[in-house]
Amino acid sequence: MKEILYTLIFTAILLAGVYAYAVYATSKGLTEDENQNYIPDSWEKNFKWLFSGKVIIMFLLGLAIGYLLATV
Ligand SMILES: [Ca+2]
Repeated sequence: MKEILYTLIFTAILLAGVYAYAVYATSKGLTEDENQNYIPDSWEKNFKWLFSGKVIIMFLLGLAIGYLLATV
C-alpha cells in the first residue's frame, strides 16, 4: 500500500510541476502559445486532456492520497 501512496504523491508533485512549467514557459514566451491559454501549443495536440481535466485529476489524486494517508 505504501508504494501506491508514494506513487500518487510523486505523480501529484510531477503534475503540479508540469502545470507550473506550462504557465511559466508560456507567460515568459519560452514556448509558442498563440491561443493564450497558458498551455504550450505543442503540448495541446496530445496532452489537452491533462489540462482540461486538471481540477478533476488533482482532486482525485488528493482524495486518494488523503485516503491512503488515513489507512496506511
Ligand atoms: Ca496554447
